[in-house]
Amino acid sequence: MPTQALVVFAAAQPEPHLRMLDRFLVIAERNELATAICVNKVDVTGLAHAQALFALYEAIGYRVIYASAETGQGIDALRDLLRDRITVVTGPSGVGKSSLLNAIHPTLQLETGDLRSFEGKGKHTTRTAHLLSMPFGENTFVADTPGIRELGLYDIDPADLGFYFIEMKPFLHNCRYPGCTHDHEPECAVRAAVEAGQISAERYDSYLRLLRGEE
Ligand SMILES: Nc1nc2c(ncn2[C@@H]2O[C@H](COP(=O)(O)OP(=O)(O)OP(=O)(O)O)[C@@H](O)[C@H]2O)c(=O)[nH]1
Ligand SMILES: [Mg+2]
Ligand SMILES: [Zn+2]
Repeated sequence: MPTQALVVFAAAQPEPHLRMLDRFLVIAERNELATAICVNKVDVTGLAHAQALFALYEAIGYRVIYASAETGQGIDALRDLLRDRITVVTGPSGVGKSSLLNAIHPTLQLETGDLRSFEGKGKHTTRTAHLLSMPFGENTFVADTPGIRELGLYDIDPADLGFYFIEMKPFLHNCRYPGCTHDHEPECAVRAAVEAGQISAERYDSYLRLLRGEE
């Protein structure tokens, strides 16, 4: 059965940390998972603000679903995305992963957090991963997982990191030196693409931070 990742971030509460989103995406690409992004809590910011924050990810080819577990926006689109697949729902704590699954299938009644408790202390409401069978499609399974605070890159070789930034892939073979890490090397096609505005400076910044093992 096809397996995919759904990376959930909130448009606000908590504020989206896009360098963290990039880290989630690298790990999903490393695991060869088809990946979609859900931007939840658009009721808090309004759709236009949420779109402005995440448009970059649509531009580089990710499907982005804008949603609100509160108002029901995007829930039908999410249900369609999940149908007949195994989906791992992941993202930071408090973004509304369990709330979205409850909205998709109300009788699940997953425990959801009290927003106030997320501020500062970072309490995790969902404590273990649950594989849930959904009552639509022939074979629809969803794993609700605890929010992730820190994400290590484990076994990713720095020399391969560029392959997991999907918009860098077309440039990787044009660097002058084999084994180019797209950091300081001369005649680097990735840096040229950043300078030409073909790769966003923010994503390249995420790349460099991950390459250097910075937070
Ligand atoms: N305004 C608004 N609040 C939401 C929305 N979705 C979830 N919330 C609130 O956000 C808080 C966290 O929701 P959860 O569903 O527990 O978040 P989670 O991502 O499952 O968190 P963990 O289980 O700790 O990883 C709760 O207080 C929800 O009521 C939304 O679309 N809009
Ligand atoms: Mg949860
Ligand atoms: Zn390079």
